[in-house]
Formats: sequence, structure tokens, C-alpha cells
Amino acid sequence: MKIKVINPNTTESMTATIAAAARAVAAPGTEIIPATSRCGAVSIEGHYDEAMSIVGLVDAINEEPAADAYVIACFGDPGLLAAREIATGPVLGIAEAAMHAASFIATGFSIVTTLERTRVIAEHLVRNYGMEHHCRGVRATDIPVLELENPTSNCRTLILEECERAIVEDKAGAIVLGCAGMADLNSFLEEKLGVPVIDGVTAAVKFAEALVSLGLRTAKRGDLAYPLHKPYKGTLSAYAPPDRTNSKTPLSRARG
Ligand code: 5HY
Repeated sequence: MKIKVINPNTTESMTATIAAAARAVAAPGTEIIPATSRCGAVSIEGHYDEAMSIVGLVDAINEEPAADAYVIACFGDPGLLAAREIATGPVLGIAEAAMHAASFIATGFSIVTTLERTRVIAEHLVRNYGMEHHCRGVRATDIPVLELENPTSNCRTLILEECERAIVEDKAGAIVLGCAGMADLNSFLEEKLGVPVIDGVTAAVKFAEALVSLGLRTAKRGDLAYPLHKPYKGTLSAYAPPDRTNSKTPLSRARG
């Protein structure tokens, strides 16, 4: 199977970190196809960056090669439902995947993310995904996202210290890493902390494999049906949803 792992920011080095983490856990029959958005912010650090990242995400989903499933490798899960409208295969956001994984192995988890101003985005996702019962806290290290790409930074120490506070103060049984750029920190943190540390990139890849192996695709009736055909004007005119009146979504179930 093919799983396209999309970095909706435009920083290739972060895509490389994400792809390495995805490939490290992918099953032998899974091909990871990394994709970096070609338009938008170099890092996604707020509501505006997220909103503007969705066009690049849509392009990455629509361009060849097609995939059996898609992962949105950004902790805000930007454009997740829009992506599910246009995709046939499963689409997973790393935040949703990480929270569900954490809820299976601990009665309470805390999220450790980057800038303070993006904490509220993670808090909104906790509520949207019905995770209030499991999430013990959302903490920010106030690290700019691209600082995670700086090998001389003290990010590891700052993230470790915030994780330690989450374990003591929140009584967190597990930690969810709140940025795709932290995908290479799992082993380091788990060794130091002695609790499960969940990165959403790897969680999403394994959940995607499971869904595809079960022959499950995104529901194409109701709100996740393909977008309604209509004209779009101006800069986005090329994004007008096509007329799919006569097209049928294949209902064949994937083998495997
Ligand atoms: C991410 N931003 O995973 C988020 C993290 C954040 O460019 N990739 C980004 O802080 O929202």
C-alpha cells in the first residue's frame, strides 16, 4: 500500500524528519510517499498560517502519485475535513491519531507543543475529538517550530523539562508530542521520562495501515461526500470541484 505523508508547511528539512519517522515504523508492504506543500508558510504557528496551508495540502493530495491513505503531518490537523471530502482513502491528522493512541495506553495524557499561542489550537482539537476525559493538560515550550530544525538549539532540554512537569503536575501517564517536527524525539524522551511518548506521525501511519488493510475508505455520503460542483472565481478558480455526477466511488474493499 501507499501512504502519502504531507507536510503542510514548506520546509523540506522538516519533511525529511517526518518521512524518516514514518519509514522507521512502516510495515514491509507500505510505501511512504513524503510530500511538502509548495505554497504557504515555512512553519505553521497559528490560525492564519493554518488557514493558508490548506491550498498546498489540497495540491499535495490531488497530485500524482495517488495513495491509499493520507497523513496530514501538522499538529493542528489543518484542513482535515476538507481533505476527507476530496480523498477516497482514509485521511488522518497527526493530532487526532496521537490522542487516540495515547487514550489506548494511559488513563491520562498531556500534550507538549511549541509556541504558547498555538496551545489553544491543540485545546480546541482535544474538545473537537472528544478527548477532554483523557487529556490532562496542553503545555507549550514556546519554541518556534523551525527552532526544532536547529541542531545547536536547546529544544530537547526544553521539551524534556516540560514533559517532566506534565508527568508531575498533570499526573500524565503518557506524553503526546505537539509538533510534527518533534517526530525524531520519541526514543530520547521515552528513555529519559520512563513513560510512553507518542508522536502523531508514526501513530497516524500505523492507523492508516490498519484502516487500509481493513478495506476502509472515507465515507462518501453526507458531509464527507465529494465537494459540490460549482464555479470558483478569482485566485482559486482552478480549485472548483469537478462535476462527478456520473462517477461512482469504487466500493471494492482493499485486500490485505
Ligand atoms: C506542526 N506547525 O506540526 C505544527 C506545530 C504547531 O509547521 N508543523 C508546523 O506548533 O502547530
